[in-house]
Amino acid sequence: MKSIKTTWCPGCGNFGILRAFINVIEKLNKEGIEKGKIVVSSGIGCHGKISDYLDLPSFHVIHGRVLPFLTGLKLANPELKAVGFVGDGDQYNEGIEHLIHAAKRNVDLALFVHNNGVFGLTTGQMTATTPRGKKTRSTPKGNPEYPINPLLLALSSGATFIARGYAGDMKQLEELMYDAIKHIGFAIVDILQPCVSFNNTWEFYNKNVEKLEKEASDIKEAIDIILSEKIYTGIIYRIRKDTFEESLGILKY
Ligand SMILES: Cc1ncc(C[n+]2csc(CCOP(=O)(O)OP(=O)(O)O)c2C)c(N)n1
Ligand code: SF4
Ligand SMILES: [Mg+2]
Repeated sequence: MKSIKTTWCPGCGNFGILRAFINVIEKLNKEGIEKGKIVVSSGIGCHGKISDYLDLPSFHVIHGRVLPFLTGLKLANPELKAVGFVGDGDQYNEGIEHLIHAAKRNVDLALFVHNNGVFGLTTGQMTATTPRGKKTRSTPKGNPEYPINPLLLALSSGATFIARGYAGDMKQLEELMYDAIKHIGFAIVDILQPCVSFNNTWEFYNKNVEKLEKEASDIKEAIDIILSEKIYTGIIYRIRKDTFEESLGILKY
């Protein structure tokens, strides 16, 4: 395999996400799921370069459009494992409508969100998840808007696997990514990803991230965990429901 030079800033949280995923691919390969059966799509932004750093079939699509792309891919080739890598700006700003509809349909795919709270590639403007009051390139006096809660949105839209990971805990992230890919239905892992150049949250997350001890047993408990002031990582909620592919009668698991 040719070695490829990454262009991410040294210390970027994207490295932890890439490493964790490479370990997951190796694990899936050992279970007999060959590389050609795992298809990746990524959006536009620093996160989107991950497609270039993986030895897998991959599609670097236009801003915010990973989910419609993967939905089509699954309908055409339902036996493939569909994996999306998106940014917070990419998915929670430009592609927000697609999150709602793909979750509602319960398309069988795994979505990994590199949530760094900024538009990184375009040099640090606010996104939908930037905290209120935060000074960014586009909000020099502090962000006047309240951030959205992406996991609450995904849960209320119908996502059947809801998790939060941290780029600084690769071991846990690897487990979350593996479980998300194995889950049958729409799985989202919102990954807290420090951006050393425009939103350096390493210290804050190292202090404040807490592992969730037990996943929620019902949706009300899941909402409480998601709305908690504590920043929990782990699988928050999962449930098995018919997927889009099953509902259309093109696939039975
Ligand atoms: C439709 C469209 N709007 C805006 C842009 C410009 N643009 C390129 S990258 C980017 C920021 C991406 O931010 P995010 O998705 O959070 O990814 P990150 O760089 O932080 O990983 C923007 C706004 C674009 N390429 N296409
Ligand atoms: S700008 Fe931020 S997100 Fe982009 S590579 Fe650098 S540290 Fe990572
Ligand atoms: Mg971003």
